[in-house]
Amino acid sequence: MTDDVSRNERIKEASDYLRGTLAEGLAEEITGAIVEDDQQLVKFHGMYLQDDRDLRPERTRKKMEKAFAFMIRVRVPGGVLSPAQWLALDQVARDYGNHTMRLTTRQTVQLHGIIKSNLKATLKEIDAALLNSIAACGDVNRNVMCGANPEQGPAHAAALELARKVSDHLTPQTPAYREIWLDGERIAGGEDNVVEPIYGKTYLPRKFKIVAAVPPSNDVDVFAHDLGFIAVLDDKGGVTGWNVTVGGGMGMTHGEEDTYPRTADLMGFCATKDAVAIAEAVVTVQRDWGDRLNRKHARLKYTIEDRGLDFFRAEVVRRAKVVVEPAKPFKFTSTGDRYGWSQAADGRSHLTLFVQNGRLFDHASAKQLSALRQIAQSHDGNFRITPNQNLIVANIPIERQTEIHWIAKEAGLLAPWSGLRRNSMACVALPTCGLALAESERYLPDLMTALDESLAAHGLSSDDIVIRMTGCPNGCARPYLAEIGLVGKGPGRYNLYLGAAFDGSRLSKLYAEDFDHNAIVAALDSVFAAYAAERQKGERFGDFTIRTGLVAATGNGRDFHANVGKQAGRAAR
Ligand code: SRM
Ligand code: SF4
Repeated sequence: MTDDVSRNERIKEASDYLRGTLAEGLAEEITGAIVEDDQQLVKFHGMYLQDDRDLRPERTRKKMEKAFAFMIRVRVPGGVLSPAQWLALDQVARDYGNHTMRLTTRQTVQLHGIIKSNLKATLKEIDAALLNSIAACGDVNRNVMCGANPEQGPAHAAALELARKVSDHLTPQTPAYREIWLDGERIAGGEDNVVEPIYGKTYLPRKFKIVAAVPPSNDVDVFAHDLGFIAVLDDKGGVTGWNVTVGGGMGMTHGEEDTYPRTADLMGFCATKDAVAIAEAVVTVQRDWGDRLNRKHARLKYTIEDRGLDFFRAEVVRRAKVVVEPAKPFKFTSTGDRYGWSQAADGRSHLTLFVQNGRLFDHASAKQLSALRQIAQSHDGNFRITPNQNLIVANIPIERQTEIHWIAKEAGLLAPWSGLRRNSMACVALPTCGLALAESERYLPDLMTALDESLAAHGLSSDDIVIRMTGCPNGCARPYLAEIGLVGKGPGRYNLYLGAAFDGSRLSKLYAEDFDHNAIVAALDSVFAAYAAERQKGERFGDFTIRTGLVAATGNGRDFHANVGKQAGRAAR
């Protein structure tokens, strides 16, 4: 390895396949933290060292160590959990975590607030439920998502099967996870050539994300991911193969225009039997071609921008040794969830619940964790986490429907009337996220209450409008694909983005910078007024903001930062 590689590359290479000094650090009782290099490695095991940022000022004043605790992100390919698995996660959240379960934008569960001395016990219980957290974070393929729409029976089954196969194929092989967290024996010798046949010693240059979408639902936001498979359906709803997308991503840095969100390109069509080979080839091309010098330029989206799609496709085909045909037609209609009851093919039903920003807990007026525990204790179907931070109780027999409906209603888990709230997502941000510049999960509900008043005044209460907020520009709630995107700039201040497509196919554009609560509400109130008065029949909010010149349309890649401020009605700062 040369002198030029990033610090993370050195840490990976020296880590002995992700071991580092994690085992020693766990035993160190004097601190609730682990050393800096291990903080990078522990991500590959699905964990982040965090501290409660609300408590920082007081603890600094008292010269105390930060209030350290770990977040564990469980790997749940396709977001499907059995009731027993649900109950196990609920139990660890209460025994070791902060008494909340956090459903994420990638169909997983995060458990926050686990102190170092409880990590092994927590991971052993997760393991006993046949789950793990390996590769939920880190420079590897992360949780593989698939469409959650309960009505898409055979196609959902095909997408789930693909998600699980790809996930299994690309899971790191290192025994480090079992050794460190589950007291597994170390098997000595001969590891170098066999441990990680796909990744090698230094894994990938950066995180990598894969999804499988089933049109017409684009609930997975396929264009936001490094690699996507879009089901091509036959007349009976069966899957004939997959359109393949590459090079999507959301993350950027404020003020650095060579970082940008990007919607993925359509690379072609492949047969189902070839999809895993394609996934491996895309991953290995990125392993070999991705930028290992600059982590801000290390995602696949930049590799494709720099090398070109044709060049990239040719290399993938060469490595996978499969045929990639021209892409087939497909049509998405939305990125949201289908709330409420829907019928399964066998007479059972599914109930899609609304979980505000994915956070489940028992609060005074609604005991959500308890309600879901009650459902899980006698449920013989399963649970599906959606890519919109919601939850589906799937395959409910007819005799339990009324009871489950009332439990969910009582716990405030049925979808609200507000079209804006039904289509909302916020990232975690404060107090746990170390990168947050502003509130998100704790603030968006209040902002939406104010916006709901404005929408009601303009007769738009039940209109589906997609709104997403993040506490920084990293894009964890995919805000640049929302019709209204709010991205934290500093405490109480946000950049406002408009103009994304309702079906997730077009990015938004910066409309206003550094807005506080009142400025956001005032700016959106005038846009809502104009939308109510001037929209064309069936015209979506995002499309309207472009047609009327409020923002310019964003094409792809570098175009995200182009033509900002040139639009007619840009809000005044
Ligand atoms: Fe994310 C980092 C939370 C989905 C882009 N993300 C983080 C960290 C781990 C902060 C950190 O590095 O210290 C956040 C932990 C907060 C906390 O306290 O829990 C965090 N990301 C989340 C979750 C929980 C947001 C949520 O509210 O649901 C999502 C967990 C997904 C999962 O289960 O695997 C989550 N993150 C995303 C997505 C959306 C997606 O993948 O569909 C994105 C944008 C897509 C993409 O990757 O391009 C995303 N997260 C990032 C980035 C920017 C990456 C980049 O290319 O620049 C970071 C920062 C980084 O990697 O340096 C980040
Ligand atoms: Fe944290 Fe930023 Fe991701 Fe929000 S978008 S969870 S603030 S990294």
